[in-house]
Amino acid sequence: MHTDINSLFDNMWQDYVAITPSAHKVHALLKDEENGSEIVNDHVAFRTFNLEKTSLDKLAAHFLALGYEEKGTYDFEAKKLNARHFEHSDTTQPKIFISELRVQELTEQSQAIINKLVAQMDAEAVKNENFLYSGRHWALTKEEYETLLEESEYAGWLAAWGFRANHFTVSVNHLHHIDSLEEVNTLLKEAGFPLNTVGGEIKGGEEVHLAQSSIMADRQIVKFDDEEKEIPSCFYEFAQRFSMPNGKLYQGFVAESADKIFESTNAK
Ligand code: OOG
Ligand code: NI
Repeated sequence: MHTDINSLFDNMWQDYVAITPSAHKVHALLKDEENGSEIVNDHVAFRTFNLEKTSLDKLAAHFLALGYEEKGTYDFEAKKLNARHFEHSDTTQPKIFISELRVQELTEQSQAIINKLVAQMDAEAVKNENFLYSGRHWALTKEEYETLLEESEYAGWLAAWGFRANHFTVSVNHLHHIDSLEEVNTLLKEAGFPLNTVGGEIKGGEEVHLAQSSIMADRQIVKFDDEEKEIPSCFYEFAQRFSMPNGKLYQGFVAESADKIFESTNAK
């Protein structure tokens, strides 16, 4: 476990930008508009399998140890995912969104592949200080990747990339010169970034107290056991939060929007 929250986020960020070259470019673009002030992250997201060695709870333990608390649970029936989000009492720290794939709901063939992958992990690996930026812990053939991908984009992505931040998210509320998510999207499009358009460029809105958009994941060459292939890696998200009737800024997630954000790593 990490004892220092800032070094954990630094390490996660370094691992993420190494396979997400767009992240640096997005930062440069927004910082330029913002006259150099720092970009604040709304949240960081992780993916995992709901197996003993890799469960959501075990990933969450790293954050609970640093003072995070569970604040919301979500169910994605079609994608066969559970998710939860965590908040820190220091509200300048990003929220954490962790999802897990309900492996037992997949076909026997996919379950067999995933069980074989996770069997290669050390039993205690999930407790390692570097686990949240440790990547893939198993050998994987291109055929196994493609078999998983055919059934679940999430399973394919996770098999190929392992444990690491899937995305960071710019907090639009913390931008000083850019007032809305629409403006962010316009800047992104002008700079040539492809937006995730599933369900529209903006998911949600003021009526659900959260508006979100994302760019499609970068593509990186992955070395499988047998050959190399270019596949989607990680992406950047943008979130604008709105006040609730009680005057407080909404801090949760919106399942219907999240469902579409997942598709930012779709290979097909
Ligand atoms: C998580 C997608 C959901 C959000 O902000 O709604 C999400 C993922 O792609 O792993 O991050
Ligand atoms: Ni997100």
